Amino acid sequence: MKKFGKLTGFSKKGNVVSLTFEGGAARLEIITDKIINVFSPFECDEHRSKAIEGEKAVKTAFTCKKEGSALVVRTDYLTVRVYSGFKVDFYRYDGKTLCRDHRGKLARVRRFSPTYHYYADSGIPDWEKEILVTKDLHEGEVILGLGDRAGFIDKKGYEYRTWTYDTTDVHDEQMPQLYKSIPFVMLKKPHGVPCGLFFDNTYKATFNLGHTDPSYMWYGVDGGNLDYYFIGGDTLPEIVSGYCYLTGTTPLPQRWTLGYQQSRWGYMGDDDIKYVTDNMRAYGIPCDAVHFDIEYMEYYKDFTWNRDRFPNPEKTLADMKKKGFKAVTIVDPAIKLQKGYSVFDEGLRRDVFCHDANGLPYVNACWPGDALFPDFGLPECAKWWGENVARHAALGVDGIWNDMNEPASFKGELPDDVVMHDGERETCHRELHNVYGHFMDKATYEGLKAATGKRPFVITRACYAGTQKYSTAWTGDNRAVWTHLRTAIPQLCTLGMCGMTFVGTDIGGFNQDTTPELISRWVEAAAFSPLFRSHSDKWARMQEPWVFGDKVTDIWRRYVKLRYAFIPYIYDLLFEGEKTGLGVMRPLALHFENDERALHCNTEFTVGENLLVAPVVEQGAVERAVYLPRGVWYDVNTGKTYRGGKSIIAPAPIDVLPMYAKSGSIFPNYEEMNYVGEKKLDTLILKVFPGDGEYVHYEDNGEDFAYRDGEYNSYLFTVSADGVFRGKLTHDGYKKKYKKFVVDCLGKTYTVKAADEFEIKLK
Ligand code: NBV
Repeated sequence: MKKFGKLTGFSKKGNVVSLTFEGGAARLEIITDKIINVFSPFECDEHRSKAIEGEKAVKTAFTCKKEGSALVVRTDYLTVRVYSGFKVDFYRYDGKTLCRDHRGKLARVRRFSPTYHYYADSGIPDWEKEILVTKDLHEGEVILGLGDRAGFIDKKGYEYRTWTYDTTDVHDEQMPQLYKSIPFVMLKKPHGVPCGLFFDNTYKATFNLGHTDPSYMWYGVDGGNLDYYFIGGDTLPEIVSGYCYLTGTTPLPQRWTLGYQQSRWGYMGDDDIKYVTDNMRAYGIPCDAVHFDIEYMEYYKDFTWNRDRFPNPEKTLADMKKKGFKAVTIVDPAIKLQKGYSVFDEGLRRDVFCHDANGLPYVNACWPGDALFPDFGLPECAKWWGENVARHAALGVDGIWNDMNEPASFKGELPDDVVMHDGERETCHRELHNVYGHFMDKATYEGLKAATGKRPFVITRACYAGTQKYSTAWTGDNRAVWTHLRTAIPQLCTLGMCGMTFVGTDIGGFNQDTTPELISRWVEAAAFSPLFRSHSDKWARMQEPWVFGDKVTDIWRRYVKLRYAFIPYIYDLLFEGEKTGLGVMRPLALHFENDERALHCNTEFTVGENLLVAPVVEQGAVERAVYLPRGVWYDVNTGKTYRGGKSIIAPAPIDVLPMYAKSGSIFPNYEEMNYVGEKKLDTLILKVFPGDGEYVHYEDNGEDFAYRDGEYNSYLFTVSADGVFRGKLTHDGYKKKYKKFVVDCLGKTYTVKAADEFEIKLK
C-alpha cells in the first residue's frame, strides 16, 4: 500500500481540492454536493473512465479549510475530512458518519491451526497492493451491489474479484468472479444512512468485503489510478441514482423486447425456426422473438449464414416477421482467421485486430478455430464492427446477442500484454480486459442505431460499469438446478441496483436437463424479469413450452400472458428508469432499507415499488413463507388483504405465483395479444388496489427515439381511499392515443371513453 505520509498542503481551484502529501499528490473533486471523486495519480493525471461519459461535475458551493490535523471540505450535504496518509472520512451535514477509512492493521485470513506451520498464502497478499482503499464496517452493516454475483443481496463476509470470466462451474456465492465486472458497492448500517463507492478502474481488483475481519473492507487493484467516487444520499434509491448519474441509465427499449423470447443453442435451420414459431402460435403462447445461436453461421464466422441450413436468410426472417416474430442473432468477438472471409480480410486491411507484443496480429481461438480478436476500443474497429452489424441487420435482423465477450478464448486467457486501444491511446489487455465486452456492446449499439434509427436491442454476457447505456444482459450459463433459480432473484436485483436494469436469466437453466417442475417455477419467477428469455444448451433436453405436456404448457401460457398484461407497467418502469437509474426488479432492501428482515430478503423482490413477488424456489413446495413489509397488501391472486410487518404463509400450488400489491397501487395492463404490435393498443386496463395512491403512465410509439423530443403522452392516475379514481392526460405529445380505459378494482370493472380528464366513483 502506498505510503502517502503527512498532509503537507492543499489548494482549491474550481471544483477541485488538490492535496500534497509527503509521499505524493492526490485530489478531491466535488462532482455534486453528494458525490466526491477521490483521486491519486498512480499511472497518469487524468481519469481514464470507460464508464463515465461527459462532464459530470456541476458548479457546487463548498468550503475547504484546515481544522486541527484534518483538511475539511464541506458541501451542503457532505463533510469530508482528509488526514495524513490520505485517509478520507465522509459525514452527512448533520454529523452522521457515512464512511471512514479504516486505520487498523490488515490481517491475513487464518487457514491453519497454530501448531500447523505450513503457510500457503505466500507471495504478496492482495491487500499489499499499491492501490488500496480500506473502509470501516460496523456491526450489522450490509454491503450491496458489485454487479454480477451469484450470492446474496448482502455481500458482507465474502471476497470477490472483478475480472470478467467465462466459466462452466456452478455459479454460487463463493464464485470470486463471473462474466461482468461492476466495481460499485453500497454500504448500509442498520437504521443508518447509506452510501455508495464506485471504484472507477478497469484493472483486476479484489474486494474483501469484511471477509478477513467483519470490522473492515478493502479494495485493492492491480494498476491504473486510485480513482473512486463516494456517493451520498439519504436513501438507497438515491445512491443508485447517484451511481447512474455518473455511469448512465438504461435507455428505454423497443416495446417488443419486453415480450417473451424463445432461444436454444441447437435451432439448426429453417425447419427448427418454423417448429418454434408455428408451435408458439398453435399453443397460444405469446412470443415476440426467436434467437439464433452460433449454428446459423457458416463455420462460426460472424455475420455469415450457413446456406445449407438457411438457404435464404432474408426469406427466413421475412417469414418470421409475417407471423409477428423478431429475430435476434448471436455474434462472438473472435473472427475466424481465414483469407477470403470478407469480415476478416477487411478487418486486417483496416488494422482493427489486437496485436501481440511484437506488433503481429494476436491469434487465439474460439468457436471458429484460430481467430483474431477485434480491438473494440479503437475507433476504426468500432466503425468496422458497426458497419458489419448494419449489413447484417439489413437482412432483417432485429437484435444482436454478444456472447463470449469476456473475452473467452480456447487457447488460454489472452496474455496481459496483448496490445489494445482505449480510443487512440495504446494500452494492453491487462487494462482493458474488464471493458472488452463493454466496448463491443457500445460498437454494436452504435452500429444498430445508425442502421435502423430504432432503439437498439443488444444482449451481452460481459459488461462493465456503464454498459447499461448500450446493452441488456443475461447471466450466462446457469444450470437447470434449483439453486440457480433461487440465485436468480438476488443476482438480477443486484445487477438492477448497479445500473443494469434490463436483465434476465436463461429460463429453465442453460446446462443440464431441466425438470417440468423446475421450469414451471422458473417461468413464474421470470415473468417479471425485464429480459424474458428461455434458453438452453445444445446437449440439454429440449425445453420449449410444449414439450413437457399440457400441465406445464398451461403454466407457461398463463405466466407468459400475465407478463404481456404487465408490459405497460414494465415499460413505464423503464421510462422512469431512464431518468432515475432505478431498476425493474428490486430487492426488498431498496424500498424498505430500515426493515432488517427486508434488507436480508433473498427470495422475494418488488417490481417497481408496489408489486411484491415471492416465487416458489423449492422443489415440491406448495406453499411458502412470504415476508410482507409494513403497510397494507393485497394478494393479487385472491384479493385478500394483509397487514405487513410480518411473514404470512402463502398457498402456492404448482401453478400459483404469490404476488402482493400495496394498497393504493395502480398497474397498467394490456389486453391479451400474441405479440407486441399484433393489435392496436387502443385499450388500457388499470388494475387498482384500494387505498390512496397515484401512478404515472407513458404512451409512445415504442420503437424509436421520438419520445426524447417530447413525442409521448403521460397520464396521471390517482385513487383515493374514499374510492374515487381519476385520470388526467398530463403530457400530450403522441397522436395515437388510447381510445378507452378499463378500470379494474378487485375484479369490478368500469369502462370509460378516453378523455383528457375523467373520474370514476368505485363502488
Ligand atoms: O453459443 C453457444 C453458447 C450460448 O448458447 C450460451 O448462451 C453462451 O453463454 N455459448 C455460451 C458458447 C458455448 C458455451 C458452452
